[in-house]
Amino acid sequence: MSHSKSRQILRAIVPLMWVVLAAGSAVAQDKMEWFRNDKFGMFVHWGPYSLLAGEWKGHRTPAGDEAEWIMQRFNIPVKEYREMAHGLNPVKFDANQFAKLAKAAGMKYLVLTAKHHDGFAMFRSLVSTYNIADWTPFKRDIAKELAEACRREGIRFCVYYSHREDWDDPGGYGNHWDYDPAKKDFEKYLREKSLPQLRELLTNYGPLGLVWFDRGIDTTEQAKRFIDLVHELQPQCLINGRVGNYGHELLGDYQNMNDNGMPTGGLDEYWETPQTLNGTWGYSKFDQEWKTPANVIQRLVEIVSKGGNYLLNIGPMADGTVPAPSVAVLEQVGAWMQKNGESIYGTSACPVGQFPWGRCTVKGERVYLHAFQRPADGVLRVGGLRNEVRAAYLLQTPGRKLEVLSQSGVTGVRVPAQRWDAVSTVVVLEVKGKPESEPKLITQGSDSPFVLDYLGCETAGRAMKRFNRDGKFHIGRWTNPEDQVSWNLLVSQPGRYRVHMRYAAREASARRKYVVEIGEQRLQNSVETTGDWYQYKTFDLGTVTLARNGPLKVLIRPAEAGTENLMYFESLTLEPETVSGQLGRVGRQ
Ligand code: H79
Repeated sequence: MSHSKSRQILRAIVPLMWVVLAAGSAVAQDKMEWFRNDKFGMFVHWGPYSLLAGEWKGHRTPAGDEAEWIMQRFNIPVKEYREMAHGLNPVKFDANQFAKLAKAAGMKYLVLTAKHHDGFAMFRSLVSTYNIADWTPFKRDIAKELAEACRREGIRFCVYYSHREDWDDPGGYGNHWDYDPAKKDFEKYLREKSLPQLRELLTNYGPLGLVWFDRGIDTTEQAKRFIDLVHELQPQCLINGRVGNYGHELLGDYQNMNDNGMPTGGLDEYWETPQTLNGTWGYSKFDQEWKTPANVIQRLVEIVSKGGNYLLNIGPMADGTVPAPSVAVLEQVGAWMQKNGESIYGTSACPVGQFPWGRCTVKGERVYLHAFQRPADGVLRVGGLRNEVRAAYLLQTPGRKLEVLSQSGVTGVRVPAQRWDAVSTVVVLEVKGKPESEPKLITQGSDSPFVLDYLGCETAGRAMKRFNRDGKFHIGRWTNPEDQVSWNLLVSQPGRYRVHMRYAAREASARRKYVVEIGEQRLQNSVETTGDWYQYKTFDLGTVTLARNGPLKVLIRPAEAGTENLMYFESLTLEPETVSGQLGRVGRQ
C-alpha cells in the first residue's frame, strides 16, 4: 500500500476511533452515576449456614468468627454439609418484605449472596443441582423473587458471587479437609462452575446493578475472564474491586474497604465499605450485638463525608425472616433518612475535613454540617471554608435562619439549645459558589518530623488517593509530570532535615525518574523496585535545609512522561537532624 493511501485510511479511521473512545468513556462515566448518587445499599448474607446459625453438633463458632464460615471452621465434610442443606426451607420468605425494608431504610441497592464460599447457590442453576430450587423442599428461586421485588420498589438488584472460594466443588478454593489441594483442578472449576453460574446470573435476572466478588483470585488473567463476562453480557453492570488479585493493581469499577473498614480520610476513587449490623454476616443465634440506629446513621454520614458508599448487611434466618432487632434498627435509620436524605444522596465528600463535633457533605452550593455532638457553646465551627456563607438553617426548618459568625477564617453557626437532634443535627450552609477549602496547612511540633501522606495532600492531574487491600492508603495512577501530589507546610523549626520516602513499585516502574521539590530545593531520584505493589519500602533521599520559619510547599511528580504508574506512594518524612542550632534526634530510626 502506498504511503499516501495508508495516510488517507488513517485520516478516515482516526476520527472514528475518537468517536468510539469518547462513546466508551461516556458509558464508563455514566454507569457510575447511580453508584455516586445512591450511597446506601443492603447486603444480604443468606444460605445453608443460616440454618446452623453459628452452631455445629453442639459446638458454637467462637466469638469473632463469622457464622457463614462455619463449614470451614469445623471442617464439615461436604457430604454432611450437603445433607444439612437439604433442610433449608425458608417458608416465611417474602421478597417484597426484603425490598420494602431496604426502601424504608433509605437503601437504594440490594446485594444478595447468590453463592457464598460454601458453594450453595441461592438461585435456580442448571450448572449444579446444589441450589435452592433443586436441592431443597423450598423449590423456589430466591434470586428471581428478590430481583422482581426490588424492581417493583425501585431498588437496584445486585449479586454477590464467591468466584474463587468454593468449599463444595472439588476444584474450588478453600476446602482442604475433603480434597487434596495438590490434586485440585481450579481451571475446571472456573470453566465448569464459577464462570457458567455467573453467566446464569447475568442472563436470568434482568439488569444487575453490580456484581460483588470476594477474596480476589490468583491471577489477573483469571480476574479478566470474570470482568469480560460481565462486560459482554451487561456492559452497564458495575464490578467491585475484589474481582482481582489482591497482590496486584486493583481492578473493577470501584474499591472496597476491608470488611467493616472505615477509611481515615477521603479518597479520589470510587469506594464502598461492606459492614454488618452485628458481628457476623450470616445469621448467628449467639450474636445479639446490634448497632444502634444512631451508630448506623453516624457511620453512613462518616462514609459519605469521605466520598464512599455504605453497604450494610442483614443476615436473615433460615425460615426467611429478618431478625426483628435488625428490622427495628433499619426502620429507625429510614425515619432519619426520610427527613435528612437530601444531605446524603447525590452529595460528595467534604472538602474541609473532619470536625470534633461531626462531619460534612456537599452538593451544589450547599454544605451540610452533620453534628453528632453539641459543642458546649452550641456553635459549630468550620475552619478552612473559602466560600462566603449566604444563609444557614437547620435542614428541617429552612425558614428559620441561624446566626452565622465569622472570625479569623473560621465560620461558626450557632444552633439554639432546644433544636438539637439526638442523633445528628443537620445544618445547611448556603454558600457562594462551589464549596472549596483553603489550602491545608501542615504544622509541626517542637522537634517532630513532618509526615506527609495522603491525608494532608492535594492531588493534581491524574494522581489519585487510593486504597489497597492491605488496608493502606497511597497515591497511584500518576504517569506524567502534571500528575502531582503536594503539601503546604508551616515550618516553625528551621534546620537540617533528613528526607525519607516510602513507596511500593513493581519492576515495570523501576528506574523511572521523579522529582521532589521542597521549596526551592529539588531532589531527583529514580524509582527502585520493591518487589511488588503493596510491598512498601523506605528510601533515604538525603538531607535538605529548611532555612526559614513560614510556609513551604513540598511537591512530588514524575520527572518525565511515561505509561506506567510511577509508584504507590505512601509518605515522605522530613526528620529533623539539627534544628535551630540545637541537636535534634540524630540517628533515630
Ligand atoms: O461475606 C463476608 C465474609 O464471609 C467474607 N467477606 C464478607 C463480605 C470474607 N471472606 N473472607 N474474609 C471475609 C476474610 C476471612 C477471614 C478469616 Fe475467619 C479469618 C477466615 C478465617 C479466619 C473470620 C474469622 C471468618 C472465620 C473466622
